[in-house]
Amino acid sequence: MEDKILAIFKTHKDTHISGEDLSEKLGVSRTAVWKHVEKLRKDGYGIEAQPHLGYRLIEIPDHLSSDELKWQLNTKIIGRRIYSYNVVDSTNTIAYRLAEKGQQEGTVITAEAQEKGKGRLGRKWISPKSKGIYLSLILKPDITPNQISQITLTAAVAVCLAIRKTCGVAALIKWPNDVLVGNKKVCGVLSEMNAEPDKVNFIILGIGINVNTKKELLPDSATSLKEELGQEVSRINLAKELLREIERQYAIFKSKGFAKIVEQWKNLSATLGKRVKCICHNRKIEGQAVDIDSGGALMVRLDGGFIEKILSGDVFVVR
Ligand code: BT5
Repeated sequence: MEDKILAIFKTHKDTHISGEDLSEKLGVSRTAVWKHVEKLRKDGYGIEAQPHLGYRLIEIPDHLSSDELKWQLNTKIIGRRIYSYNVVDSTNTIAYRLAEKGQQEGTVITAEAQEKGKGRLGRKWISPKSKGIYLSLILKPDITPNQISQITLTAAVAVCLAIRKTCGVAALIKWPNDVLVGNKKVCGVLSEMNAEPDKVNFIILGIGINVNTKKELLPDSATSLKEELGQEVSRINLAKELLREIERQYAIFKSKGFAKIVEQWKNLSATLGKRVKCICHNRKIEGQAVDIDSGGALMVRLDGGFIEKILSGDVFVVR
C-alpha cells in the first residue's frame, strides 16, 4: 500500500492530493490512508499535510532502496533487477552468488553498509553506513578473460562522467581503477569474473564511491564528494545517474568496441603525461605514463627510452 501511495504522490509532484481522493483511488478509508502516510514518514519520507488541500510529497529519504533507484531510472538493461540490502559482507559476494544461480545481466546489488567490503588483491574497502554508494552489478559481455580490465576502465569512465554531471566537479581517472577528485581517491572499481579459459561466463562489477563520508574515516589518500564540495550530495541521484551512465558506456563498449571507451578515458585521465611509479607483481618500475593501448594496458616510457606495457598493478604519480 505504501508503494501505491508513493506512486500517486510522485505523479502529483507539485500539487497536493486530498485524503479523500487518495482513499477513493486506493479503496481504503481515510484513516487507513493516514496510517500509511505515517508509516512512510517513519521511513524517512517528508510528507506535508495541509488542511483543505491534503498531502504532498516534499522529500524522499537518501536511502538506496530498489524502489527509489528504479523510479524514473529509464534504463533497459542496467538495473532491470535491483536488490537493496541494509548491511552485507560485500555486495560483490552477493552478486557473484546470484550470478552463479543464473541471475540475468544488469542485476544490481546495493547496500547501505559493507562489513567486509573488498578492494583488489585481498585489500579492504571502508564502507561506513549510509555514507557511500556500494554497488555491484552482473554483466555478461561476450569477451575473453584477458579483456576484463576493459570492463573496469569502461566503468571508471562511467563513474567519472556521472560524478561530473551530478556534482559538477572535475573527477579524473587514475589507471587502472580509481576515480579521483582533487587528486584523492573518491571511488574504486573491483571487477571479478567467472570464466573458462577462453570465455567469460559473467563479470561482477563492484563500485564504491565515498559520497558523504567523513575524511577521518578514510585513508589519507582518499576523500569524499562532500569533503570536496563542502555540502552533502544525494546518494540516490548519483547512484541513478551512475546506472544510466554505465548503461550508455556499456552499450558503446558492445556496439563500437573498446577503442571508443579509450578515447573518452584519455580525456579523463589523471595518469597520462605524468611521471609514475608502478608496482606490479612485486616489481617496481618508474617512468613517464605515455599512453594506454587498445587493450587498456598502461604504456610507461622508462628512463632509458624503453616502453614497458603494464597490464595490472598499482600506479602512483611521482611529484
Ligand atoms: C579498489 O581496490 O579500489 C576497489 C574497491 C571496490 C569497492 C566496491 S564497494 C562495492 C563492491 N563490493 C565490494 O566488496 N567491493 C566493491 P584497491 O585499488 O585495491 O584499493 C583498496 C585500497 O584503497 C585499500 O587498501 C585502502 O588503502 C584504500 N581504501 C579503502 N577504503 C577506501 C575508501 N572507502 N576510499 C578510498 N580508499 C579506500
